[in-house]
Amino acid sequence: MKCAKCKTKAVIGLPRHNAAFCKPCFIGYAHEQVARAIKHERMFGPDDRILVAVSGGKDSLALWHMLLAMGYRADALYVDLGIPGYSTRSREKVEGYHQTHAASLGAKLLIHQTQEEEGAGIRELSQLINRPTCSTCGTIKRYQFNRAAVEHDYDVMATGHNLDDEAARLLGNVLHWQEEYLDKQGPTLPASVEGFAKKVKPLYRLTEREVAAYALLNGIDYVVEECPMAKGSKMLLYKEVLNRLETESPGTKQSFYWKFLERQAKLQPSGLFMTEKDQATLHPCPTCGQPTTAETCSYCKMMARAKAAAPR
Ligand code: Q46
Ligand code: ZN
Repeated sequence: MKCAKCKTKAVIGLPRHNAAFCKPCFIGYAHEQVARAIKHERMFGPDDRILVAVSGGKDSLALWHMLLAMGYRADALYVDLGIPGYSTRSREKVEGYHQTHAASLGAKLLIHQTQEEEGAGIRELSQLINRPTCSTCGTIKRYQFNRAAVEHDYDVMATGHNLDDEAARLLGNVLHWQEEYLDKQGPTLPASVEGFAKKVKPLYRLTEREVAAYALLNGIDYVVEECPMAKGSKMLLYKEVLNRLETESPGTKQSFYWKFLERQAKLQPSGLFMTEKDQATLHPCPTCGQPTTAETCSYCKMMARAKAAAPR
């Protein structure tokens, strides 16, 4: 197998492009895909300050690495969920990457500790309020990332969602015809109102396998295990199904998601992701000050329930 660009020995084949690349050309290809995503979706500019949501996994660390390699001003936030074993190992990877690489480029690492801020780890909290762990986790992460981005004046928040993640999410939304979610699914979620950070997904043009190869070729040490709470999740099932289709016909994931984006761009040229009614009813949460359409924001409501249910 020879590299499609320079004809030296290839290290990775990309069936969906019917091509193979050597290490430097593959890294160049990955950066080019991310640069295209940033430009096409108007994610951010060279002077913007970016906050990357890192988990210790390959996607978010690879994203942080790429943005720094491409010369962007990117700091990161890690939310320590307090899951015994897994959180310790993933935090070590994030701190390790920061110490050995990001810090020397002037990048900062912010850490949020669920145990300290919310008073308990994610599992105990979920048990207290009788809610699935992943839904509690989602509320906390969304809230804390947005809060950190707004309070520390970042222009945009970036997550490591790749093409597989987005295609699996799209499949789930289509299977259940979740129109509200379909309307909001995209690589850029604009900062529609004061208090909500702009959110972007610069890896949406790269598959999970390509991101893993990028991490490996750049010597990024990431946590390989999945969060133990992800076991049996529908997302993993959707990914498996899409991988089967991809093996049979390379390029399926890409055309499924990218064509959806093309259609969406035609339907929503303004990129408005929040209805006018929602925007009109937004006001600061009386407890924490973050914008919400409900009386109290969902995070504060959840924390009040946890407090009421906690043993005294
Ligand atoms: S981290 Fe959180 Fe995921 Fe773990 S608890 Fe569930 S939602 S599975 S992306
Ligand atoms: Zn609140």
